[in-house]
Amino acid sequence: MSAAPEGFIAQLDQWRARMEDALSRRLPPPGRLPQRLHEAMRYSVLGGGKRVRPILLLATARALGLAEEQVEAAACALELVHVYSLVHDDLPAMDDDDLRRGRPTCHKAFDEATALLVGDALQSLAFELLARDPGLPDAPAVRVRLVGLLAEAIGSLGMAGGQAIDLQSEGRSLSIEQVEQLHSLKTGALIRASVMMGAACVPALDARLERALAGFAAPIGLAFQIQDDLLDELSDTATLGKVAGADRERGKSTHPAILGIAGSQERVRTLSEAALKSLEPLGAKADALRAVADWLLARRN
Ligand code: GRG
Repeated sequence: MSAAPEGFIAQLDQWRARMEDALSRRLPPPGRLPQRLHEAMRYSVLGGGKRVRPILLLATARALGLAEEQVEAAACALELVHVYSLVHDDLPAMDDDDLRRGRPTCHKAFDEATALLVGDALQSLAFELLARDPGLPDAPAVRVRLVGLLAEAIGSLGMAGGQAIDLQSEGRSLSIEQVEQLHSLKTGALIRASVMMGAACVPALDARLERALAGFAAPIGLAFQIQDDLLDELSDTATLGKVAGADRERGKSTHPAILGIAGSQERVRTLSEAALKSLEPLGAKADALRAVADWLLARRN
C-alpha cells in the first residue's frame, strides 16, 4: 500500500468493499450449474486485487458528478475483463504462473480447461452487463459507447494485441519506443478505457472535459505499467502476491532493463506530471482522480 493520506485510504477501502459486493451480486452463485465453472469464476474474481480499473472509473464518475450506482455495472465489467486477462495470462501457454493475488492461479486451483472457460465466461458477462444491467444510465447510446470502448480496448488493437506482441518479444531486445508501444496496448488500453468509460456514462459530455480525461488516462496507463515493472525488480513475492523478478528471469525488455531504476522512476514522474496537468480543466472536482493517480504510482504491490 502507498503512503496515501488516511482519508483517501478509507475511500479506497470503501470503493473496494463496494466492488466486492457489486461483483459478488453479478456473478452466478457458486451452487448454480455448471458448479465447478461458477466456483472458479468466483474464486478468480472475489477476495483480492487492488480493483484499480473500477476505482479509476468511480473517481472519474465523481469528477463528472455521476452517482456511483450509475457506473457500478461498468466498473464491474472492467474488473471482469481484467480478471479474464489475468487468468488466461497465467496459463502454461502464456506466462505459466502458479501464484496470483497471493493464491494459486485459477488453473492450479482448478484445471487448465476450467481456467480457459473462466476467462471466456467473464468476458461474456462483462459485455452482458454493459448491454443489460439496469443500473447504467438509461440511454441506449451510452450502452453502445461503453460496449465499443471496452471491445476496442481489449481486442487485437488493444490488450490482446499487446499480449501477442509481448509473447513474440520474449528473449528479444526491444527499443524503449517499442516497449512503450507494447505497454500502451497490453496494459494502457484497459486503463484508458477505465477513465473513458466513466466519461461515456455522461450522455453529452463537453468535448474539452473529454479531451482532458483522455490526456490524463494515456500517461497514467503507461506509468502504471512502468511502476509494475519497477515493483517486479524492487519488491518481493510476499508483498506482490505474484512471483517477483519474473521479468528479468524471462529476459523481458522493460523500462528498468533499458533505462535503469532511476531512469524508470524519472519516466514515471514525467508521465504523472503530464497526466495531472491534463486534469486542470476539471478543477477541484477531479481531486479524487488526482489522489488515485498518486496512489497508483506510489503503490507497493
Ligand atoms: C490474455 C488477452 C490476454 C491479455 C493478458 C493483463 C495481461 C494481458 C496480462 C497480465 C500480466 C501483466 C503483468 C500485465 C500487465 C498489466 C498488469 C500490471 C496487470 C496486473 O494488474 P493489477 O496490478 O492486478 O491491477 P490486481 O491483481 O491488483 O488486479
